[in-house]
Amino acid sequence: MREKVVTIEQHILNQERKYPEATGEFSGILNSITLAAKIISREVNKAGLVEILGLTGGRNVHGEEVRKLDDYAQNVFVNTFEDSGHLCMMISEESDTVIEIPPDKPSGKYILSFDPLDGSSNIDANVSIGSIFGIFRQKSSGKEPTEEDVLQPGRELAAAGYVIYGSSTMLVYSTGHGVHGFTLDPSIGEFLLSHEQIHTPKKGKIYSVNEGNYSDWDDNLKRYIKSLKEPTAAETKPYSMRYIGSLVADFHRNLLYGGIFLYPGDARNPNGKLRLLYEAIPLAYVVEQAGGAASDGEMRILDIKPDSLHQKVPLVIGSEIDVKTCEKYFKGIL
Ligand code: P6P
Repeated sequence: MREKVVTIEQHILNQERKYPEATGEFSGILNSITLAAKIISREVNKAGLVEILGLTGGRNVHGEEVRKLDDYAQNVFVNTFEDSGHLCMMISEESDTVIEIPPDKPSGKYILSFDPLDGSSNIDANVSIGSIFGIFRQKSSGKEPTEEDVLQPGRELAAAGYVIYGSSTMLVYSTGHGVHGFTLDPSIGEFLLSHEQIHTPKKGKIYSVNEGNYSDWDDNLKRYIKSLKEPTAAETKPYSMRYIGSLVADFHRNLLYGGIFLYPGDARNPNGKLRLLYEAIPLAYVVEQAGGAASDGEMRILDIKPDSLHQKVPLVIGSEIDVKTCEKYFKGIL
Protein backbone atom coordinates (compact mmCIF):
# COMPACT_ATOMS: atom_id res chain seq x y z
CA MET A 1 0.00 0.00 0.00
CA ARG A 2 1.53 3.32 -1.11
CA GLU A 3 2.16 5.52 1.96
CA LYS A 4 0.11 8.75 2.14
CA VAL A 5 1.87 11.62 0.36
CA VAL A 6 2.27 14.58 2.73
CA THR A 7 3.38 17.92 1.31
CA ILE A 8 5.31 20.31 3.53
CA GLU A 9 2.39 22.74 3.38
CA GLN A 10 0.05 20.04 4.74
CA HIS A 11 2.59 19.10 7.41
CA ILE A 12 2.90 22.73 8.52
CA LEU A 13 -0.90 23.01 8.64
CA ASN A 14 -1.14 19.78 10.68
CA GLN A 15 1.37 21.18 13.16
CA GLU A 16 -0.55 24.49 13.35
CA ARG A 17 -3.83 22.69 14.07
CA LYS A 18 -2.31 21.36 17.30
CA TYR A 19 -2.42 24.93 18.67
CA PRO A 20 -5.95 26.47 18.73
CA GLU A 21 -4.42 29.86 19.54
CA ALA A 22 -2.21 29.74 16.43
CA THR A 23 -2.73 32.73 14.12
CA GLY A 24 -1.28 31.10 11.01
CA GLU A 25 1.51 33.71 10.96
CA PHE A 26 4.11 31.13 11.88
CA SER A 27 2.88 28.76 9.18
CA GLY A 28 3.11 31.65 6.73
CA ILE A 29 6.80 32.08 7.52
CA LEU A 30 7.52 28.39 6.98
CA ASN A 31 5.63 28.47 3.69
CA SER A 32 7.70 31.47 2.60
CA ILE A 33 10.87 29.52 3.46
CA THR A 34 9.55 26.70 1.28
CA LEU A 35 8.97 29.08 -1.65
CA ALA A 36 12.46 30.58 -1.30
CA ALA A 37 13.97 27.08 -1.21
CA LYS A 38 12.20 26.07 -4.43
CA ILE A 39 13.36 29.20 -6.25
CA ILE A 40 16.98 28.86 -5.08
CA SER A 41 16.99 25.14 -5.85
CA ARG A 42 15.97 25.85 -9.44
CA GLU A 43 18.92 28.20 -9.95
CA VAL A 44 21.45 26.07 -8.04
CA ASN A 45 20.53 23.05 -10.12
CA LYS A 46 21.22 24.81 -13.39
CA ALA A 47 24.19 26.85 -12.15
CA GLY A 48 26.48 25.01 -14.53
CA LEU A 49 24.26 25.76 -17.50
CA VAL A 50 23.73 29.48 -17.32
CA GLU A 51 26.11 32.38 -16.88
CA ILE A 52 25.34 32.59 -13.15
CA LEU A 53 28.63 31.08 -12.03
CA GLY A 54 31.66 33.13 -11.40
CA LEU A 55 31.95 36.20 -9.26
CA THR A 56 29.92 39.36 -8.89
CA GLY A 57 33.18 41.13 -8.33
CA GLY A 58 31.82 42.11 -4.93
CA ARG A 59 32.87 41.01 -1.46
CA ASN A 60 30.63 40.32 1.59
CA VAL A 61 31.05 41.71 5.09
CA HIS A 62 33.70 39.09 5.85
CA GLY A 63 35.83 40.05 2.87
CA GLU A 64 34.90 36.82 1.07
CA GLU A 65 34.35 36.93 -2.67
CA VAL A 66 30.60 36.86 -3.32
CA ARG A 67 29.54 34.47 -6.06
CA LYS A 68 26.49 35.31 -8.11
CA LEU A 69 24.44 32.49 -6.54
CA ASP A 70 25.14 33.97 -3.10
CA ASP A 71 23.70 37.27 -4.28
CA TYR A 72 20.80 35.52 -5.94
CA ALA A 73 19.91 33.49 -2.83
CA GLN A 74 20.18 36.58 -0.62
CA ASN A 75 17.82 38.50 -2.88
CA VAL A 76 15.33 35.62 -2.99
CA PHE A 77 15.12 35.50 0.81
CA VAL A 78 14.88 39.28 1.19
CA ASN A 79 12.30 39.73 -1.59
CA THR A 80 10.21 36.77 -0.40
CA PHE A 81 10.04 38.04 3.16
CA GLU A 82 9.91 41.81 2.63
CA ASP A 83 6.32 41.51 1.39
CA SER A 84 5.27 38.64 3.67
CA GLY A 85 4.15 40.81 6.60
CA HIS A 86 5.50 38.21 9.03
CA LEU A 87 8.84 39.76 9.98
CA CYS A 88 10.04 42.84 11.81
CA MET A 89 13.73 42.21 11.04
CA MET A 90 16.12 39.96 9.11
CA ILE A 91 19.74 39.02 9.84
CA SER A 92 21.85 37.55 7.03
CA GLU A 93 25.45 36.46 6.57
CA GLU A 94 25.44 38.53 3.39
CA SER A 95 24.47 41.78 5.12
CA ASP A 96 26.79 43.58 7.55
CA THR A 97 23.83 45.25 9.30
CA VAL A 98 20.33 44.06 10.20
CA ILE A 99 17.83 44.14 7.31
CA GLU A 100 14.86 46.27 8.35
CA ILE A 101 11.41 45.92 6.86
CA PRO A 102 10.78 49.04 4.71
CA PRO A 103 8.16 51.36 6.31
CA ASP A 104 5.87 50.92 3.29
CA LYS A 105 5.82 47.14 3.74
CA PRO A 106 3.70 45.14 6.25
CA SER A 107 5.63 43.93 9.28
CA GLY A 108 5.10 41.18 11.85
CA LYS A 109 6.39 39.81 15.14
CA TYR A 110 9.14 37.46 13.98
CA ILE A 111 12.84 37.78 13.19
CA LEU A 112 14.52 35.64 10.51
CA SER A 113 18.20 34.86 10.88
CA PHE A 114 19.69 33.13 7.82
CA ASP A 115 22.68 32.15 5.74
CA PRO A 116 21.23 32.25 2.25
CA LEU A 117 23.76 29.96 0.62
CA ASP A 118 26.42 28.36 2.79
CA GLY A 119 29.37 26.59 1.25
CA SER A 120 29.35 28.75 -1.86
CA SER A 121 33.07 28.18 -2.42
CA ASN A 122 31.98 24.69 -3.51
CA ILE A 123 29.46 25.83 -6.14
CA ASP A 124 31.77 25.53 -9.15
CA ALA A 125 32.72 21.99 -8.11
CA ASN A 126 29.07 20.92 -7.97
CA VAL A 127 29.39 20.02 -4.29
CA SER A 128 26.22 20.08 -2.16
CA ILE A 129 25.55 23.48 -0.56
CA GLY A 130 22.77 24.76 1.69
CA SER A 131 20.63 27.50 3.19
CA ILE A 132 20.31 27.75 6.99
CA PHE A 133 17.54 29.58 8.88
CA GLY A 134 16.32 30.34 12.38
CA ILE A 135 13.07 32.06 13.39
CA PHE A 136 12.81 34.10 16.62
CA ARG A 137 9.78 35.83 18.12
CA GLN A 138 10.08 39.55 18.78
CA LYS A 139 10.24 39.92 22.57
CA SER A 140 9.86 43.71 22.83
CA SER A 141 6.40 45.24 22.60
CA GLY A 142 7.14 48.19 20.29
CA LYS A 143 6.86 48.10 16.48
CA GLU A 144 10.63 48.54 16.18
CA PRO A 145 12.62 45.52 17.36
CA THR A 146 15.37 46.19 19.88
CA GLU A 147 18.93 44.88 20.00
CA GLU A 148 17.73 42.33 22.59
CA ASP A 149 15.27 41.02 19.98
CA VAL A 150 18.07 40.56 17.48
CA LEU A 151 20.68 39.00 19.81
CA GLN A 152 18.61 36.25 21.43
CA PRO A 153 20.16 32.96 22.62
CA GLY A 154 19.23 29.94 20.53
CA ARG A 155 17.06 28.44 23.28
CA GLU A 156 14.53 31.17 22.38
CA LEU A 157 14.13 29.94 18.79
CA ALA A 158 10.58 29.28 17.55
CA ALA A 159 11.82 27.18 14.65
CA ALA A 160 14.96 26.41 12.66
CA GLY A 161 16.12 24.32 9.76
CA TYR A 162 18.09 24.11 6.58
CA VAL A 163 17.83 23.33 2.89
CA ILE A 164 20.43 21.09 1.27
CA TYR A 165 20.88 21.42 -2.50
CA GLY A 166 22.46 18.07 -3.31
CA SER A 167 21.64 14.97 -5.34
CA SER A 168 18.13 15.99 -4.36
CA THR A 169 16.92 19.14 -2.63
CA MET A 170 15.76 18.54 0.94
CA LEU A 171 14.22 20.88 3.49
CA VAL A 172 14.70 19.83 7.12
CA TYR A 173 13.00 21.79 9.90
CA SER A 174 11.78 21.70 13.47
CA THR A 175 9.27 23.84 15.38
CA GLY A 176 10.21 22.18 18.66
CA HIS A 177 8.27 18.98 18.04
CA GLY A 178 10.80 16.75 16.37
CA VAL A 179 12.77 17.11 13.15
CA HIS A 180 11.18 16.34 9.80
CA GLY A 181 12.70 16.13 6.32
CA PHE A 182 11.02 16.85 2.99
CA THR A 183 12.41 16.00 -0.44
CA LEU A 184 11.60 18.22 -3.42
CA ASP A 185 9.84 16.48 -6.30
CA PRO A 186 10.74 18.91 -9.10
CA SER A 187 8.18 17.30 -11.43
CA ILE A 188 5.34 18.70 -9.27
CA GLY A 189 7.27 21.45 -7.46
CA GLU A 190 6.36 20.07 -4.05
CA PHE A 191 8.42 19.17 -0.97
CA LEU A 192 7.13 15.74 0.12
CA LEU A 193 7.59 14.25 3.61
CA SER A 194 10.43 11.74 3.26
CA HIS A 195 12.09 11.65 6.71
CA GLU A 196 9.50 11.90 9.53
CA GLN A 197 10.84 12.33 13.10
CA ILE A 198 14.57 12.21 12.33
CA HIS A 199 16.51 10.79 15.32
CA THR A 200 20.29 11.04 15.18
CA PRO A 201 22.13 7.99 16.61
CA LYS A 202 23.37 8.55 20.20
CA LYS A 203 26.87 7.54 19.10
CA GLY A 204 28.35 7.58 15.61
CA LYS A 205 31.29 6.17 13.68
CA ILE A 206 32.15 9.31 11.65
CA TYR A 207 34.15 12.39 12.54
CA SER A 208 34.28 15.52 10.40
CA VAL A 209 37.04 18.10 10.86
CA ASN A 210 39.54 19.87 8.60
CA GLU A 211 42.73 18.07 9.61
CA GLY A 212 44.67 20.54 7.50
CA ASN A 213 44.53 22.81 10.55
CA TYR A 214 46.21 20.14 12.74
CA SER A 215 49.35 22.17 13.41
CA ASP A 216 47.22 24.93 14.97
CA TRP A 217 45.21 22.61 17.24
CA ASP A 218 45.70 22.51 20.99
CA ASP A 219 46.84 19.27 22.64
CA ASN A 220 43.38 18.33 23.99
CA LEU A 221 41.89 18.43 20.50
CA LYS A 222 44.82 16.44 19.09
CA ARG A 223 44.28 13.80 21.82
CA TYR A 224 40.56 13.62 21.09
CA ILE A 225 40.99 13.10 17.34
CA LYS A 226 43.76 10.57 18.02
CA SER A 227 41.33 8.64 20.27
CA LEU A 228 38.97 8.31 17.29
CA LYS A 229 41.68 7.23 14.83
CA GLU A 230 43.54 4.91 17.24
CA PRO A 231 40.97 3.59 19.76
CA THR A 232 42.58 1.93 22.78
CA ALA A 233 39.76 -0.54 23.51
CA ALA A 234 40.69 -3.66 21.53
CA GLU A 235 37.27 -4.36 20.08
CA THR A 236 36.67 -0.78 18.95
CA LYS A 237 37.05 0.11 15.27
CA PRO A 238 38.50 3.50 14.29
CA TYR A 239 36.01 6.18 13.22
CA SER A 240 35.80 7.07 9.53
CA MET A 241 36.76 10.61 8.55
CA ARG A 242 34.24 12.31 6.29
CA TYR A 243 34.70 16.02 5.45
CA ILE A 244 33.02 17.74 2.51
CA GLY A 245 33.90 21.29 3.53
CA SER A 246 30.27 22.35 3.13
CA LEU A 247 28.66 22.76 6.55
CA VAL A 248 25.09 21.80 5.63
CA ALA A 249 26.25 18.71 3.70
CA ASP A 250 28.54 17.54 6.52
CA PHE A 251 25.88 18.27 9.15
CA HIS A 252 23.08 16.54 7.23
CA ARG A 253 25.07 13.34 6.68
CA ASN A 254 26.03 13.13 10.35
CA LEU A 255 22.46 13.92 11.46
CA LEU A 256 21.17 10.90 9.55
CA TYR A 257 24.09 8.49 10.11
CA GLY A 258 25.44 9.68 13.44
CA GLY A 259 28.84 11.17 14.10
CA ILE A 260 30.55 14.38 15.16
CA PHE A 261 31.40 17.56 13.24
CA LEU A 262 33.95 19.98 14.61
CA TYR A 263 35.00 23.41 13.53
CA PRO A 264 37.04 24.20 16.66
CA GLY A 265 38.96 27.26 17.69
CA ASP A 266 42.71 27.02 17.11
CA ALA A 267 45.89 29.08 17.42
CA ARG A 268 45.10 31.09 14.28
CA ASN A 269 41.32 31.37 14.76
CA PRO A 270 40.47 31.14 18.50
CA ASN A 271 36.72 31.23 17.73
CA GLY A 272 36.89 29.01 14.66
CA LYS A 273 35.23 30.07 11.39
CA LEU A 274 31.49 29.45 11.72
CA ARG A 275 28.97 32.07 12.72
CA LEU A 276 26.86 31.77 15.87
CA LEU A 277 23.59 33.48 14.92
CA TYR A 278 22.78 31.99 11.52
CA GLU A 279 24.91 28.84 11.31
CA ALA A 280 25.63 27.29 14.73
CA ILE A 281 22.39 28.23 16.51
CA PRO A 282 19.89 26.94 13.91
CA LEU A 283 21.81 23.66 13.44
CA ALA A 284 22.19 23.26 17.22
CA TYR A 285 18.41 23.61 17.57
CA VAL A 286 17.81 20.96 14.90
CA VAL A 287 20.36 18.50 16.29
CA GLU A 288 18.98 18.77 19.85
CA GLN A 289 15.46 18.20 18.55
CA ALA A 290 16.82 15.05 16.86
CA GLY A 291 18.40 13.84 20.13
CA GLY A 292 21.93 15.12 19.50
CA ALA A 293 24.01 17.86 21.10
CA ALA A 294 25.91 21.01 20.15
CA SER A 295 28.46 23.03 22.10
CA ASP A 296 31.41 25.35 21.69
CA GLY A 297 33.49 22.68 23.37
CA GLU A 298 32.39 23.75 26.84
CA MET A 299 29.00 25.51 26.71
CA ARG A 300 25.71 24.46 25.06
CA ILE A 301 25.38 26.49 21.84
CA LEU A 302 21.71 27.28 22.56
CA ASP A 303 22.67 28.90 25.89
CA ILE A 304 25.21 31.31 24.38
CA LYS A 305 23.94 34.91 24.34
CA PRO A 306 25.16 36.52 21.10
CA ASP A 307 27.10 39.78 21.50
CA SER A 308 27.13 40.75 17.83
CA LEU A 309 25.50 39.79 14.52
CA HIS A 310 28.48 38.05 12.91
CA GLN A 311 30.36 36.67 15.87
CA LYS A 312 32.15 33.38 15.32
CA VAL A 313 31.90 30.39 17.62
CA PRO A 314 33.80 27.10 17.89
CA LEU A 315 31.34 24.33 16.98
CA VAL A 316 31.18 20.70 18.12
CA ILE A 317 27.91 19.15 16.94
CA GLY A 318 26.35 15.74 16.34
CA SER A 319 25.69 12.53 18.27
CA GLU A 320 25.20 13.21 21.99
CA ILE A 321 27.73 10.71 23.34
CA ASP A 322 30.40 11.86 20.86
CA VAL A 323 29.89 15.54 21.74
CA LYS A 324 30.00 14.82 25.49
CA THR A 325 33.18 12.74 25.08
CA CYS A 326 34.80 15.50 23.02
CA GLU A 327 33.95 18.05 25.72
CA LYS A 328 35.68 15.85 28.34
CA TYR A 329 38.86 15.86 26.24
CA PHE A 330 38.63 19.63 25.76
CA LYS A 331 38.30 20.04 29.56
CA GLY A 332 41.20 17.68 30.23
CA ILE A 333 38.94 15.19 32.05
CA LEU A 334 39.79 12.47 29.52
P1 P6P B 1 37.38 25.01 5.77
C1 P6P B 1 32.22 26.88 3.60
O1 P6P B 1 33.05 27.91 3.11
C2 P6P B 1 32.16 27.01 5.11
O2 P6P B 1 31.72 28.25 5.50
C3 P6P B 1 31.27 25.91 5.70
O3 P6P B 1 30.24 25.57 4.84
C4 P6P B 1 32.25 24.77 5.89
O4 P6P B 1 31.88 23.90 6.95
C5 P6P B 1 33.55 25.51 6.23
O5 P6P B 1 33.47 26.79 5.63
C6 P6P B 1 34.76 24.78 5.69
O6 P6P B 1 35.89 25.55 6.09
O7 P6P B 1 38.27 25.96 6.50
O8 P6P B 1 37.45 23.60 6.32
O9 P6P B 1 37.52 25.04 4.27
